[in-house]
Amino acid sequence: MIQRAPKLRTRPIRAGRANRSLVIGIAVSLTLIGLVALWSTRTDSQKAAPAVDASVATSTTTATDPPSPDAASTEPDRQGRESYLDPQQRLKLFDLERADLLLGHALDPFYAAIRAGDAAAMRSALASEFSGRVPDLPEGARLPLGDRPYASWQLPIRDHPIDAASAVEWLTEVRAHFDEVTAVSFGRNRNSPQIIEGPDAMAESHGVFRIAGTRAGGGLLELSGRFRLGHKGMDPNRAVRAAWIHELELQEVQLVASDDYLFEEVTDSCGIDVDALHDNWSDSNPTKPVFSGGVFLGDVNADTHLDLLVTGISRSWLYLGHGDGTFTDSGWNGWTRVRRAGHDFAYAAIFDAFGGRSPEVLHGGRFYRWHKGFNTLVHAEGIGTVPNADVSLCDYDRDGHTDLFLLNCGAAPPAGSRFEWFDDARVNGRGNVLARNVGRRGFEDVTAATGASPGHGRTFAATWFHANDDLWPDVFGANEFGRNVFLVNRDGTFEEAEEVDKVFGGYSMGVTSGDIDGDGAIDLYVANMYSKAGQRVFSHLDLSVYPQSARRMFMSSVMGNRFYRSLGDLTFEDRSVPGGVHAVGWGWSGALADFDLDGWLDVYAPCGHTSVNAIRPDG
Ligand SMILES: [Ca+2]
Ligand SMILES: [Ca+2]
Ligand SMILES: [Ca+2]
Ligand SMILES: [Ca+2]
Repeated sequence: MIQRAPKLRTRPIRAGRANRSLVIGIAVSLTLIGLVALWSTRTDSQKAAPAVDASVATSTTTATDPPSPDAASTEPDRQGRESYLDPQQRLKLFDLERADLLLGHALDPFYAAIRAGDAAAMRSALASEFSGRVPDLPEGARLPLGDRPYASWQLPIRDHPIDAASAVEWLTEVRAHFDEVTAVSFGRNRNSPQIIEGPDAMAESHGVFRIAGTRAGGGLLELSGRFRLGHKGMDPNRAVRAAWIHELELQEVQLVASDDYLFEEVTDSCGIDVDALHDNWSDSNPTKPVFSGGVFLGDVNADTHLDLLVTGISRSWLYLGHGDGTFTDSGWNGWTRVRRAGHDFAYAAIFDAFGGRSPEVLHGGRFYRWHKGFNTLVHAEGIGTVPNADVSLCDYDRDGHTDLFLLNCGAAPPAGSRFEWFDDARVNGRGNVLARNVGRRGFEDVTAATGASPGHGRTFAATWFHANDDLWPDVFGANEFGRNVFLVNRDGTFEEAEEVDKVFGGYSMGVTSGDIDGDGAIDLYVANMYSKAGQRVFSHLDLSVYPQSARRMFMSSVMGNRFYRSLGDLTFEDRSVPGGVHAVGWGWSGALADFDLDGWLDVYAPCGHTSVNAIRPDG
C-alpha cells in the first residue's frame, strides 16, 4: 500500500540544523546507551556477587558457554547499580551513533540528486571504483496495472555488478519512472564499527531504502527494499561530501504502483468534528497525554446503521450513522471524570450485554443504553460499574453472555517489586480482570477462580481467538513490558501456554488476530516497539557480557511488529520478516481486514510516537 508521504525537505548541511539534529539524535542515543549500560541483574544472588576480574573469569569459561554476567567488567553507576559497560565502551557507542548522524547528513545531497534527477550530482557522490548491484526495472514509464487499483513487482537483481556510470544511468532510469519524487530514504539499522575509524576506513551500512512519489503518466509509485552501502571518507567531525559511496547493493527490491491513494480522506464530508479532538502536535498544553482516545462502532440506536463513539480527553461524542458514511452528532455529552494516566479519559465498548433491542454502551466503567423517547444515551440503572479500563470482549465460558476482560486494572505487583525495562518478571503494571456476565445484576470478578491473570504485566490490548481445535476461546495479551501472555482456555479456566515467541515476545502495544495465510488456523499480528537507532546500538554492543535473557530482551525491544503464523494446536512460527510486516515503525494496535476484497486479509498498522516531530515519527 502506498501511503501519503510527507515531502522531504531539502536539508543542506548548516551548522544550526546539524547541531539541532545532533542534539536530538544524541538524546535518543544516550537514552538507549544509558538503558543498556545500566541494565542490572535482578536476582539477589547476582546482585550480591562481587565484581570479578574478566580475564580470570573468562579463562574458566568454555567456548560454548555464554560468559557469566558476573564475569563482566562491572562498575557502579551514579545510582550505585552495576553497569556492564565500561566508560570506553559507552563512549564508543556514542561515537558510532554520532557517525551515523553524520552519515545521514552525507546522504542528504544524494537524496536531493535523486529527487532532482541530477546526474552530475549523483555521480559526484560515487567513488571512481564504485561497484553496485541493482535490479532490472520494468520497461516503459507507464506500468500496466490491469484492472487492479495497484500492482507490485518483485524485481530480480542483475547478475553482474555495475560501475559508477551505469549506476547513474540506472538511477536516472528510476527517476524517469516518476513525475515527482517526494521521499528518498536509506534508513540505517546497522553500521560496521569501521565507521568511526577515520577517512581511510571502508565502512558498511545496512538498512531499508525507499524512493516514492508520483508516477510518470499519473498515479503513485514506490521503490523499496533492503540495501548495503559501502562507504569511505567519514571524518570524525563532519560528513563526507564527494566520491564517498564505494558500493551500493540493493536486495529484495519491490516496485509498487497505483492509480491513486488506496483510501480517500472524507474528514470534511463525514460530519465528524475532528477539530474538537485532542491533537498532541497542536495542543499548547505542555503535559501532552500519550493516549488520546479511541473510536468504537456499533448500532447504538438500533436503526440498522452503524454509529460512532469517539472518546477523547475529558469528554466523548456519539455520532449517529446514516449508512452512507456520514454522521450527525447525537448531542450526547459523555463527560469523563475518571482519571487514568494523568488525564480524564474513558475506555469504552459497544456490545449486547444483557439482550434487548439496542446494545449496551460501556463508557468509563458505567453502562449506558439508547433511550428512544429522549433520543439520547442514558445511564443504565442497576447494573453497577466495572473498572474504567481497556476491555476485550468474549464469552469465555460459552454460556451465551458476553464477558469482559479488563486490562491493567487488577492486582498491583507484590510490595517491593522493582520495575525494570529489561525484565520478564511481569511486575511493571497491574494484573488483568476477567469479569463474568451474570445477567442483569452485572458482572462478577472471576479472575482468581479462572486463572485469567498470570503476573502483573501491563497489558495494553488482548485478542480472543481459537488457538486449538476445542470450542473454548483462548486469549493473547500484549504486554508493554515483560513477556506477552498467552492463555489457553481448557474449560472456562485458563493455563499459560508455551511461549508464542521463542526469542522473547514483549514490548508490545497491541495485538489482533485473523487467518492471514488462509490455512484455517488463526494467526496473530502483534504491534511492538521499534527503533532503527536501537537496532544499531544493540548491534554494536558486546552482548556476550550480558546474560542470555537480557540479550533476547534487548533485541525484542527494537525489532518491531511480529506476525506469528499459527501451526495449529497452540504453536506458532515467527514470519514477521518474510511477511514484510515488521518494519512499520513504532506500532500501536493494528487491524486485519480485506480492504481490496480479494479474499485475503490485509494489514492496517498504525505507527509513530511523540518524541521527534509530527512528520518524522520515531522508527
Ligand atoms: Ca445506528
Ligand atoms: Ca459468558
Ligand atoms: Ca493461518
Ligand atoms: Ca485483501
